[in-house]
Amino acid sequence: MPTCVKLYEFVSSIFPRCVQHFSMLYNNERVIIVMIDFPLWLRISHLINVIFITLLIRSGIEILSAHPKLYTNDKAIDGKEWIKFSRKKMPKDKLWTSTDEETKFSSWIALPGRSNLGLGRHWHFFSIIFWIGNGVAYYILIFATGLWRTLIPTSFSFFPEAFKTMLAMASGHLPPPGNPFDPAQQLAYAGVIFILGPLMLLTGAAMSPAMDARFPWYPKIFRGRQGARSIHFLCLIGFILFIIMHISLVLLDNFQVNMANIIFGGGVVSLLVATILFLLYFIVVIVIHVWATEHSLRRPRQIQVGLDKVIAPVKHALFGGAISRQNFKESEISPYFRVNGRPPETNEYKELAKNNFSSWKLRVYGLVDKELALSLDDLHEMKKETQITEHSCIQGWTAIGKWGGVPVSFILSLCHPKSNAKYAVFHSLANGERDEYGHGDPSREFYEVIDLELAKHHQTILAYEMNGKPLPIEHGAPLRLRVETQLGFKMVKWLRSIEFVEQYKTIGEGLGGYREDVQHFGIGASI
Ligand SMILES: Nc1nc2c(c(=O)[nH]1)N[C@H]1C(S)=C(S)[C@@H](COP(=O)(O)O)O[C@H]1N2
Ligand SMILES: [Mo]
Repeated sequence: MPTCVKLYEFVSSIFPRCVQHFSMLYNNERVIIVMIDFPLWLRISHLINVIFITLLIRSGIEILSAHPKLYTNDKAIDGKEWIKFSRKKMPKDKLWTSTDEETKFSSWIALPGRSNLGLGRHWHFFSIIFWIGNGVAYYILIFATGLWRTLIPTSFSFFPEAFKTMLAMASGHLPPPGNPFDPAQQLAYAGVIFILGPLMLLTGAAMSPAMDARFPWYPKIFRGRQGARSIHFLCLIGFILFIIMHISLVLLDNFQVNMANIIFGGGVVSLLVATILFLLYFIVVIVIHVWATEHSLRRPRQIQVGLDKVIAPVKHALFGGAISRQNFKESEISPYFRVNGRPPETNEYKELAKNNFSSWKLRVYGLVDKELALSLDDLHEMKKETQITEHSCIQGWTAIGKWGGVPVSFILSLCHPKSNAKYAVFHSLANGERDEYGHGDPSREFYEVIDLELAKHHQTILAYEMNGKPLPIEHGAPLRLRVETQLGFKMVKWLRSIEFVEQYKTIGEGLGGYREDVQHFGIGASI
């Protein structure tokens, strides 16, 4: 007996009311008739889905605001985007950075709104965990109960029928009353559940720098991280259109029956009751959204730390062990590499830059057997690693560059971290900066922490060269960090020193870096 039939029999013995299906002869053909009472699990799963998909949509829009441009390839050149959600134009004659490209969306459409990438991402990743969990349970149950027959076309006549229904709908005729599974709707449901949803997940994963570094072939399926971003966006539009259509049909086609189905699993209710039920359903969802938005804007740290308790372990389990295997071709190097973070304007830095950093030294200290002070010449004489890799900024842009410098592992072999040293702290000569929306703190030093495991990866390097030339000022001269499985913000530019510590709770605000402390970015920059 096929497994699905066994499963079906098993589940219908537990939930006998779930689905009734029987077969009969119709025009000499055996057809299967499925009758449903919307079971309780389906109604609960539907509500959970509504909650998380709406959180995902709003937080996704927030993420888009950090780089409101979409491209068809990973060169991600300003002006070559196929769509743009901001009127800003970047100046031709002076240095602009990707922070200048950010826009802000209202809290009515974005979660939390007002240009808050860090928290938008927290909500997005928090929601995705529950959305996937709910989705998996849903898949298992629809197959176990036989409900899938209401969603997946089982005969060829289905497609012309769906087309007929769509034509009828287009000319203003509603589908036959009482059947939420006429071919056209069935096709839409199947498309959303089996194509759009999974495609969202696959393109979402293709935006993870750790995933792309470990499996460089993977994002190529979608024409790179930017292609994946664009498809992810188009799926979002697909979801929004589906939701509009779905709600319209619920309202227009047998509203009373639909509400009874959605809430009680079957039957008919009065128009008044149906209206109240509909409002209640939406009030539950709206209350959650209002709470999430308000709380994020008022107590951002609480949301950041609270949601990270759930997100960080999942991220770590999925991507923590990834080791970069990137090795792009020279011909793939991006013609233009964006800048994020402006060079320090301090006298200290200007002095250093004036004589080509000949008086600059990288200090290595903390929990080490041997402290170091290394000049640029010292670094040039050490073991050199060259790599062509893709940079993924948290805001959304990408660029491929060739980096040359000393592996951090080589520095470790010189300074010998003590056995209790767990993290390396990279301190910058630069401070943070405030953007036009008031985010950022120019009074704090820019620093980022990585753990020693990551520091030992062979593509974790201290780069003094970019694209075969000395590292330019705006990209971090004299020295910057490259960690290829992480988002760009971890790669501290204008390095001052490396400190080895056992824990980082006492550094800055204690969250593991300037951008985590100040901009609420998440722990573990692997996605
Ligand atoms: N000191 C310092 N380092 C920094 C930043 C910064 O603002 N200050 N920005 C980070 C971010 S968010 C990114 S994406 C990369 C950008 O590197 P690039 O300017 O060479 O493109 O640098 C990282 N290193
Ligand atoms: Mo970034």
